[in-house]
Amino acid sequence: FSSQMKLLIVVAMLAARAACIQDLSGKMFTFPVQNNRARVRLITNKQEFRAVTVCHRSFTDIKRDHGLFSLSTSGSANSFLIFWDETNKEMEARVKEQKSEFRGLDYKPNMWHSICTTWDSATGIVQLWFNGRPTIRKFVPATSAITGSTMIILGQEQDAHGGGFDIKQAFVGMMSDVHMWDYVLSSCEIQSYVDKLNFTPGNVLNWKALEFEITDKVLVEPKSIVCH
Ligand SMILES: [Ca+2]
Repeated sequence: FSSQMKLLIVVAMLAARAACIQDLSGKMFTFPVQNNRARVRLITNKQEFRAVTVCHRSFTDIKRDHGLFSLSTSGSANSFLIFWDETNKEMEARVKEQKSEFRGLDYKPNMWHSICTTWDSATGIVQLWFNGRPTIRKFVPATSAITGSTMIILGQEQDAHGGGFDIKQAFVGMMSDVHMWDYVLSSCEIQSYVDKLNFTPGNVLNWKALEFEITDKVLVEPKSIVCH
């Protein structure tokens, strides 16, 4: 073996170890530190989305802006973003940079919240389901598909494709049950997700077979702590 060959093998092994597919049922990602590095990259091969549903659960006590789900493409840092705006107490959804704000949500600290966000390019309608309750349906002028190589990040908000992280927008807390579909879920399916009943897992991101890569301090831990 040449040293170049050895290096190639080591690099291949590291790459294989870095990204893995896991069934994360009953588990959560813990983001215990506030910095501009700690993150999880969620991996999908899909490069075109005419519609999107993202459901996740999160638990935090941070009193400032923070990103909850950040999907960028090479052409757009905010191709699909879910973001809490602390100043205006609004949950924002950005689709292809176009912003919709949802008000009056009871985003209490120190408890799990189920948030499902849907968008359909056919109608341009964006909607949030917050703990199973629908917001109003809002139009965003994003009526063509999201295309290009996708970079999906939890824990940090992308201002550039795969980077541009701001410590003041980092997520600190726990996150679980992240699923993404390339279509809009029916209200019944969303209710099943919220109630943790049987639902069709995400066909883009599936928490039960999630391919991901952790950078810096993020832990995979059991979601419930059972006392024996
Ligand atoms: Ca930012």
